[in-house]
Amino acid sequence: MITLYAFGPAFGLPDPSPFVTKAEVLLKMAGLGYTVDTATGFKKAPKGKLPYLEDDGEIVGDSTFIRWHLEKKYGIDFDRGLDDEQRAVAWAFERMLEDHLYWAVVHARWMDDLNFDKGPRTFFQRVPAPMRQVVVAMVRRQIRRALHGQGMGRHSREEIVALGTRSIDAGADFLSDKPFMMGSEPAGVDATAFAFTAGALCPLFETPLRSAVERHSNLKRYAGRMAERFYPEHTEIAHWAA
Ligand SMILES: N[C@@H](CCC(=O)N[C@@H](CS)C(=O)NCC(=O)O)C(=O)O
Repeated sequence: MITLYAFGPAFGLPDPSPFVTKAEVLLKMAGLGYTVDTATGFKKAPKGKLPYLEDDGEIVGDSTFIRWHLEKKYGIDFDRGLDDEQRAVAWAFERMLEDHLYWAVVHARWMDDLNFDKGPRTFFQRVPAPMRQVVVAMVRRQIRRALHGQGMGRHSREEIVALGTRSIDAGADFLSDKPFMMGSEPAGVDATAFAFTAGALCPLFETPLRSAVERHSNLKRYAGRMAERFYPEHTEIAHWAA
């Protein structure tokens, strides 16, 4: 029995976290049965972050370790058919999106007041009203510190947008006219690439990163193609990708 611990659908996305979406797409690609727990949250998260997964009592934190767990335990190779060079490129793109573009997305959602009010602020609805403002300010401060520690937060907004846009352009150029990142069938990197493309396309957030994705019609079509295959019930992404 596999349980994926997630935030739950928000902003028209299957999950506000691209890492949760990545893990869910990998589970769908693997064809394994699973349930999603959106109630437990961070309380038991082994690394204080989501996603994590429980598989017959075994707890696995971090989307990449979730992938490796599924590959090892169920004999799956999400990159089957790829040679070593393609696997290396796929890994490099995954790292670019997760460890670089992610921070530009966090900056756009959490540091821009309008985006924050429409998006992340809603996460705190369940905090009792008298404490809410303090908790919101505290968490936002933690995110600002994380951005500073990682380094992205030390740049100006324009510089962050330039860096994020360069990564989006690189992804679009590499995708080119292929149906999926590595060719005619989805590979492991598509779980990440889809999560970030859909997240950037989310129309709730006013950000140049969304404009950067929208400038690439191949990326939009890709998001629609992935949504159709892995989230056929999720019409919003298909709509944004149209
Ligand atoms: N490397 C982790 C990253 C997961 C991650 O950053 N999750 C964020 C949401 S997008 C989180 O849970 N943040 C909560 C926190 O830092 O307190 C993975 O691949 O799973």
